[in-house]
Amino acid sequence: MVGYKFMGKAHSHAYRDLPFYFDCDVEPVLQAVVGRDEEGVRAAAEKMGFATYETDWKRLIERDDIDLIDIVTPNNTHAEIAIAAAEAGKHILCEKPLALTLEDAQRMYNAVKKNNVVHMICHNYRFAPAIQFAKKLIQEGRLGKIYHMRAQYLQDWIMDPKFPSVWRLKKEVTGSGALGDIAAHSIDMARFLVGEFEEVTGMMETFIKERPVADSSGGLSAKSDSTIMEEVDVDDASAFLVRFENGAMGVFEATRFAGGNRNGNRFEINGSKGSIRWDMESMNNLEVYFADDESGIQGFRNITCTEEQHPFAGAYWPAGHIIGYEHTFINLMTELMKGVSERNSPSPNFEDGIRNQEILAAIEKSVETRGWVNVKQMRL
Ligand code: 4PW
Repeated sequence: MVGYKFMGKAHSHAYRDLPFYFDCDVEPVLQAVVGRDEEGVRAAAEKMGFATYETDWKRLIERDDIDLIDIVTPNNTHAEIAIAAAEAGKHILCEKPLALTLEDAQRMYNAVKKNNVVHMICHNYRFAPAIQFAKKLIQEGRLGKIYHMRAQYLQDWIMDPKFPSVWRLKKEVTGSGALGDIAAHSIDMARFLVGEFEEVTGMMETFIKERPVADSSGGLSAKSDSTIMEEVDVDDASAFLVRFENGAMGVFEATRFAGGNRNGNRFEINGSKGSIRWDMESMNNLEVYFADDESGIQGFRNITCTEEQHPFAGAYWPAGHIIGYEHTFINLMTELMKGVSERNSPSPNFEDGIRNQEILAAIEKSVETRGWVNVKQMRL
């Protein structure tokens, strides 16, 4: 694994717990973790249970005891590491968004295809059992023809103007702000549940134009005493409209300025026969409405997705004993292990990463041109 902070913790925990709940033909072995700061990476290796550590990711590429490389570093490093890993025949799991630009994402995809390695991108939220169950309902036609998806990804961790200029706020490191960091998850959810995007039109805003320089690269709870200010060159908030290829309409909002919403990743989908609603902060629940319910008792019902019929849920606890955020990563990595043993790349993979990146690029172009942008025209 390259990197060991927030996502490093989520990923290594998932690899460790996966064999406890799931029987896979291949099992993850935490062989080496990489970080530039030797003291930090040594401590991380010990805490997370890696056998060894390295201070240069290139060493991982050279080592023949490494079969899979997991990239949990900031976005500007994904392309170089993934391409080198693919060239060395290593399977890859990469954090989202795939790259800073569509061009880099395409180079990464070309490399994994050429070298025939298994690849996935870490859109973990679609692995909540409630989401997998929602997909099943939609595929079975239980919602009928889909008309609407309205999705919001609402956070508030940078509302304080004194919050420092951490890496997630620097274009050259992260690519974009709320758009690539959190709208990318809603885009993945929409592609998974509703279908491909045809065209988009969007708007982006940066409310706080400069911030104190960060003491370190910084996480979601960083602090800084610096009085030196730095320009913020990514979006604090983005919103966009979508026309899906199947005719559905989408209304999307992603912001880090929705006070009181810590990780409000939620959506509603309406079809001709029914509707569903989901909110990450109560991720086990799927609200479902069926139009053919008897009149008088119609309305949204709340299904707690912990039964055996709910994908992945049966592997954990008896019905009603809920699971949490970290389990979406375990579920995703179970698919990754299956992919490695069967030599295929489960979705979401680098192809999904490119489709996602095309949509992100189309939204940015529409903001620039103040109009609608056809997503396929972005394809390289
Ligand atoms: O991927 C996202 C992160 O970059 C996460 O799902 C949530 O928002 C938590 O941290 C950020």
